[in-house]
Amino acid sequence: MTEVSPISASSPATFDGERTRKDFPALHQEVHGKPLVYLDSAATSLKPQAVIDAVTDVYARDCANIHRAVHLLSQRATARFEEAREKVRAFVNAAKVSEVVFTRGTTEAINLVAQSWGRAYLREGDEVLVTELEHHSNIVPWQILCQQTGAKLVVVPMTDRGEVLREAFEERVTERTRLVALAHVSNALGTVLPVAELISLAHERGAVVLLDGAQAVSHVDVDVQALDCDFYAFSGHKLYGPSGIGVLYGKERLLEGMPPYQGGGDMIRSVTFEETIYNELPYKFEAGTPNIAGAIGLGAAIDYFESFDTQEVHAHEAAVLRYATEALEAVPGVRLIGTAPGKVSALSFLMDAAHPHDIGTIVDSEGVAIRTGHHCAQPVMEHFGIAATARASLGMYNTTDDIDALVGALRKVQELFG
Ligand code: 7TS
Repeated sequence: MTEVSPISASSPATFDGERTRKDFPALHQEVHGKPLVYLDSAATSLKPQAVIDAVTDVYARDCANIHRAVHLLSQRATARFEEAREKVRAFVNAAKVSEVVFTRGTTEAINLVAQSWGRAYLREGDEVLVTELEHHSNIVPWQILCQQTGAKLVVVPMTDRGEVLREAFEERVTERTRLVALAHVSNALGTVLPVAELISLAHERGAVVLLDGAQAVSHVDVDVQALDCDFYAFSGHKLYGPSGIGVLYGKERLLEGMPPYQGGGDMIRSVTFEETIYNELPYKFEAGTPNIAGAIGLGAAIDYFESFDTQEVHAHEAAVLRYATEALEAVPGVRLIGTAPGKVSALSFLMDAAHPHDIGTIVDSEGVAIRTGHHCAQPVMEHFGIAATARASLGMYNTTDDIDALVGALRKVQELFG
């Protein structure tokens, strides 16, 4: 059994990255005969034992469908599911629990807004604004919507450091802009966008703003009311929670005015062949049996994450990122892609000696897990005139030892290809 840090909701423990590693069983294994060094948390984070236990417990004890049966198991499962929703509400500081819609993940949350809000309110001549650094999940749903409605997709360019500047944004947000869809944090580059400023500019021009928070929630504090965003999307699996569960936060006023995204059970109040009355928020957007254990697991992930002082977690990651940036810059032949100030978590890089795919394969044989490829952000690659990068990305459990292991593995790449 792995030793697990005690969780106390009342007094956050002082954060210690090294000690936290004990809570993540997946870290304690060897790959290719080497201790695992996990540097791919932007793709998915590892799960602490508390989350694994919560999910197991749902299936072992409270295995029932929710919102329907009077029997005790169903009541317990329903209560735990709705408690998880309240945890999400508090985590992003939504005003109301009815503003928290469970989805499969960020991707489904964005598609929900595109197909429900977008199809109801967009017309030919309207514009949807995105930036050059978006993940495909925050591009393709808007392209589909534009094809369906005749609206136009407008792109705010980024700089060669991977920043989105206020001036470039301001030039492109006009009275035709109906919706602005922005990454809070770029997955390929780690850039944190100046979202508060951009939201206020968009609102001045009358546009609705969706933030793609997939890469943000585990690395920056999110307060949807302080940001004043209209929609906020994120995935449980990048926040130390299970996959297949995510969240769409939406302002009540907007959600109320949106038609359902999917039809089915749970999203209705009454059905006849003549007329269906939809359920209240948020159930109107939750057709069918949801990922019950996933939502409860996400609640456990939030409990786990918030058992620490999150400012300390962010500071720890920032220190490891600084260390990693300097260490990689010192490796001859390494070029960092994405050098915006104030980045979080991700370090994309190239090596003169080897293609990213080869880098990934060699470092994997040394036990180091990184991601290589276009990171579902092909326009970012196009900006830099490249097809792919190697990307190391951090979670709360990474330490400078992991970076030393990465640098050691990169030196092996150089020996083999240099
Ligand atoms: N938006 C951003 C900014 C992302 O980083 C991702 C996933 C998504 C949306 C989609 O999230 P999903 O949970 O719905 O799939 N990003 C990555 C990545 O960087 N490597 O693997 C997945």
